[in-house]
Amino acid sequence: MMLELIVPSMACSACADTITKAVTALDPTATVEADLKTKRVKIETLKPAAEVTAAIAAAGYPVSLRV
Ligand SMILES: [Cu+2]
Repeated sequence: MMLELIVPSMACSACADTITKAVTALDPTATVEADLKTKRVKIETLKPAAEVTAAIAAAGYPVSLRV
């Protein structure tokens, strides 16, 4: 399943790394594509969206919107 999220507090590549690690800790097969300019994060994962957004929020980056 492809998720597209908006993470407003993602400011630099270190943030993107943290988010990527949070997602891959939940689902090692996930692919994460973060766009710092638009604050969008595209995630291809088999995990439910609620689990993925919870993992990102737990890493310190609240998800404002699921597109
Ligand atoms: Cu950062």
